[in-house]
Amino acid sequence: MPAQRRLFFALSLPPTLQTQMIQWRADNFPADTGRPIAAASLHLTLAFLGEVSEQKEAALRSIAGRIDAKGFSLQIDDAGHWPGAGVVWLGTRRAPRPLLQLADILRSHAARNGCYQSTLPFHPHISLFRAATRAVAIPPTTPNWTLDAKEFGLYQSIYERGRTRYALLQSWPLPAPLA
Ligand code: 2AM
Repeated sequence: MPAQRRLFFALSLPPTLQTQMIQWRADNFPADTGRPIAAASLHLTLAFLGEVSEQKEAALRSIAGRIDAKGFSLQIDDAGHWPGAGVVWLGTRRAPRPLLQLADILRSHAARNGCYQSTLPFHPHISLFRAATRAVAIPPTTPNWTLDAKEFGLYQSIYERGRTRYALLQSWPLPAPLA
């Protein structure tokens, strides 16, 4: 059986923003809310690919390198809880069009390459807690952080010694739009 890796495309967050988010999480949620995601693992998924063969991975990397998308800014000004999925998340009230377009193109290429895509609409979010299945009080106000997306990456999800970590395999620039 050829090697398969669990992959996804995502936007990474600058370390300062990751630190601010985990501080906000610590200030606003009890420790038993769920399983907190480590600062360095906070990210915004664009397209989840699942278990991917080497051949498909190469095809998807090549496609990613040909995507002509521009950079954009995203306001992180929303938060919520999906009890079914057990996820507490940060997100945006107004997803910018270039973010939706980038996710859409990656998701459609993923589907065309046999990576199952959820039929749920894309809801851009940064998961803060997993396994949060009980009621969670979401703070009435969320800080308004700005995420300047200047690149997107292909990540591998690696489960080892009872923990999941994400390794960046490759990234592609999102150049600033022409003024
Ligand atoms: P989540 O944070 O909402 O769980 C790596 O697992 C990333 O891919 C996570 O950000 C996860 O989103 C996302 N993802 C989307 N669909 C997934 C699926 N079916 N299984 C695992 N992760 C998925």
